Amino acid sequence: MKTDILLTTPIYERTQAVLEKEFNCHKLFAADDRAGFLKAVAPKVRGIASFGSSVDAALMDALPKLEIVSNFGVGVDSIDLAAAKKRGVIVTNTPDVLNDCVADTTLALALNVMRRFPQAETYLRSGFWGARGAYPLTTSLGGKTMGILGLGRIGEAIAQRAQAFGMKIQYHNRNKKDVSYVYARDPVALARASDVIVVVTPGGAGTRHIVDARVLDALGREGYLINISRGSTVDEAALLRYLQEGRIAGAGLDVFENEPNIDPRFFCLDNAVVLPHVGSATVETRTAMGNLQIENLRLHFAGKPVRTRVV
Ligand code: 8YV
Repeated sequence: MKTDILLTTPIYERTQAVLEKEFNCHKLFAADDRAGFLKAVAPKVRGIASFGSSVDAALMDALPKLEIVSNFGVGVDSIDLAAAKKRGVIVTNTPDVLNDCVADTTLALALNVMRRFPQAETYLRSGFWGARGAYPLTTSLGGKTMGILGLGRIGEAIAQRAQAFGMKIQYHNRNKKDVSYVYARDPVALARASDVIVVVTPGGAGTRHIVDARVLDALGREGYLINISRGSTVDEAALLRYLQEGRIAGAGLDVFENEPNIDPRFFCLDNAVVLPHVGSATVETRTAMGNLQIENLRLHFAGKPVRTRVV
């Protein structure tokens, strides 16, 4: 007999196809009457497969048989971990398999915002090269300092790449780590010491607006901000003001406060490179993330310990 699980949103199609083969999947996202749907499936649902969507205490309360929430993604800021812990519900995520991909995206953002490659391509496509001459000079990465805010496993993969580009590394974490990179005591000190800061912290209440006007001031007119973490980590109103007024040099952003309907002021900024949350979005990485999400569900329902437990 197949186990009943709830899908809160559509998942990567290859992953969802496997889930639908192995489990009785109830699609909450397709239900017109959410409360009625939950009431009908509540007696059987033992697991949730989520994809960055909200899993709050009310949803857990509506599912008294719930044993596990298996998230597709490393970030679990959309899941109420305290509520899960209180109810004895296991939460899993998909760490490590996306480190390289997200680190690649980070360096691409740094290259694009500092070297202005997207703008240079638009220049060429507009016919300006022949008409106006060479594209204006830009800024090198080599020799600059990259400040990593949140040096975890993804941060390490970013640091390795940045060093290969000739950059120096500093970092800030709540606790100093046993690494050779220079430690900055707080985000302001990190920004002051860096030409580029990269936000890699987890999202959630603890890191909300960790990059605020004070950090942007410390970064300064020549400094660049890269955010591949969560939109919530940056005070977006302040960031927009600083970009519009040229009080920082530029920003490379993969995440926003209100995804996917981001603040339209970002569309008109020439000093921002903006991506639609594609940090881990390759076939290879998404397949690996999906496989880990599935494996955690399989293991749990086979009575075995899961592989990547968060709580
Ligand atoms: C996913 C991510 O795109 O892993 C994460 O936390 O941000 C991305 O890899 C995201 O989980 C989808 O919501």
